[in-house]
Amino acid sequence: PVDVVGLTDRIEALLRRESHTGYRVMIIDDDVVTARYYSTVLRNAGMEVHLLHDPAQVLAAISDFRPELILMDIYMPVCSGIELSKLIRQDNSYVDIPIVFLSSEVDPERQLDAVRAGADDFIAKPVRAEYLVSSVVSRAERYRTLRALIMRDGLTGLLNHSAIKERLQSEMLQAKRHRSPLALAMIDLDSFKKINDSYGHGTGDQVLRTLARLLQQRLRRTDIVGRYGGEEFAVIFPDTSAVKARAVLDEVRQAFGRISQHAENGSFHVTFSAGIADLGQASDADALFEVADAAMYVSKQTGRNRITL
Ligand code: GH3
Ligand code: MG
Ligand code: MG
Ligand code: MG
Repeated sequence: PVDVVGLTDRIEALLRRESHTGYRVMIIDDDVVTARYYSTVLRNAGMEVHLLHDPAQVLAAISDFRPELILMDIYMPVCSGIELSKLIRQDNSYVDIPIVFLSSEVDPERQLDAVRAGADDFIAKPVRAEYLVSSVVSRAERYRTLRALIMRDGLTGLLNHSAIKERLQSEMLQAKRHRSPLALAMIDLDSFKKINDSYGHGTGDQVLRTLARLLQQRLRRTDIVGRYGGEEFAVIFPDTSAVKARAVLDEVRQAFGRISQHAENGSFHVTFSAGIADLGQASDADALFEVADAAMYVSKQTGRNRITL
């Protein structure tokens, strides 16, 4: 029995300091009471917690919740934590999520099995709240920092190619599960070679940054923007029909076309062409990118500076 309310001053200080971090932590434990206790401790420390009692749901739950750390029990009736950990590690996009075992296991051999299965740490039960919070915060923080570096494009700060692909996969699964709409846009700058040739590559880069910022400012916080390639961008519109996505993106298109871009040897305007695909048009992320790309190509062929659905 651990006292949740009677936190020491030190814990409280720690909790206060970390209260804005909001790390997403998934707890997998068949024991509901224990899981609730850990969850209370972490929520009080300002974290978002997702409790999972059924290991069979784990991959779908990870894809939905995108945890920044997984706390898991070793002994569960359906599937052991060690097996579960191996299963999670098989998915390339989950190889680096910190996994911490919480267990009363004292046998060093079994502890070693856990580490071999891909666990990052082993915390013995009963665990002190202060220790739990510290362990979770330090690992989740490092994970978030590294992820941000790995997933972001250096020039624009947007999600990079592999990150946007990964996000599309998980957003498509989620949309299908919740029977909600989803649209994908592919954007390609018009006659960009000429911009580089006339005004220099540095000015071209500046244009890319301008579009990246405009997309982030004009779209909703829930829309996901990535730099798909050199001068190609992709936008995922969760919970949005293709028709609505086109309307929203068309306002961005018009606003972008009005921006006066500046270079040392003059001012100019740039436009983009885009294609929109709807969730129903493809069964996986790669195929949906192709549909949006084909629509974008139609925009190019029919005169540029337009959006094709
Ligand atoms: P289109 O309207 O048909 O798209 O014509 P385009 O000239 O834009 O043709 P395309 O999309 O094939 O060419 C892309 C050009 O974008 C080629 C390359 O010089 C430029 N580009 C790609 N990545 C970057 C980048 O990171 N910075 C700059 N400045 N230019 C880039
Ligand atoms: Mg158990
Ligand atoms: Mg291109
Ligand atoms: Mg282009």
